[in-house]
Amino acid sequence: MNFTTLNQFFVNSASAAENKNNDLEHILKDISVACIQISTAIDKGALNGAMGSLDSENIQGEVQKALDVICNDIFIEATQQNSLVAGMVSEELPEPYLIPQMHANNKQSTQYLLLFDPLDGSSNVNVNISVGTIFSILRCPDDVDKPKLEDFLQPGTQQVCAGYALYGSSTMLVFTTGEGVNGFTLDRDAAEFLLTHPNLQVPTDTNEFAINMSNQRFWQPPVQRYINECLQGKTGVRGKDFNMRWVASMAAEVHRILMRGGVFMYPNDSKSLAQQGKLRLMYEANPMSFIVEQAGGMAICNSERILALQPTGIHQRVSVMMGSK
Ligand code: P6P
Repeated sequence: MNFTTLNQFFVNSASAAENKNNDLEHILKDISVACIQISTAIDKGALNGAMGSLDSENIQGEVQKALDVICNDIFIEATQQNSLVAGMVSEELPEPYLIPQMHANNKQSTQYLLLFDPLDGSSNVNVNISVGTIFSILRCPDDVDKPKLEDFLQPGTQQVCAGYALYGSSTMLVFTTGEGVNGFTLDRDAAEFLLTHPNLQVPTDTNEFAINMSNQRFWQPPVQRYINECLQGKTGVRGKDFNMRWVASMAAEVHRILMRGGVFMYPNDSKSLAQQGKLRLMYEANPMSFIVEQAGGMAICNSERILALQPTGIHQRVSVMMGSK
């Protein structure tokens, strides 16, 4: 079969749209290179000796894996040289990363902000279960070439692009620029991402839910009721049986939902009320919400649309429920 390459996909989309955004495509190409490098690093598993933990913690208070830091550096190195990104936020860095002067943008083209989780679900690497990279692209405010923290605090509706790489049985890159969701599979021999899943749509109905059941006693009553109804299956008000999945990798959960429907839930619970949830708004919930909505699904934080939330911090956590409408 002849598949469309990522570069050809951009050329084809150009012929379709007048207001082609070369800059965004340039950044996406750099991201695709970073994801191939991360995929290669992970693929070696224990052979590359980077499976251990460092004696450092990230801003989230999570023990950093050597691979977390390696993948963070890969992502920054691959995306800072195009002089289109003015600053970055990473799960692995406490403060925003400003692009070094040598890569600074001399022309006055639109500048972008890049937010990412370089290795989401990294604790899965040691047990050979899927992990991902999640990214979000915002516009940098006009006339700002050294973005401050507040310049990143834009609602998810301001995203111009969002996507993830999934390092699973195959490596895939899935992204949206606001005109639908397209999935590409890595041909490792050619080092090319090929269009295998054009115009992904979330099935509107489903019989599958994803939640970490070990937190059940901490959930708020509406979540307790919802999951209990799913567990009652045919014998309860839902009148049908449900299936459950939990991979502990948001990219894998969202990808499964794009492919066959489902609901992914990480509600805030009494165990971590102070944090208002586990997942991070800026580089997990917002990019995944953009993708799920572009694919015809929904994404809410309690009863609010995630994309409409006004961020208060670059590492802010939120309650997340997303998937089939
Ligand atoms: P738990 C990975 O650490 C992550 O941020 C998401 O990718 C994943 O959905 C969730 O946390 C898993 O959390 O509490 O089940 O380990």
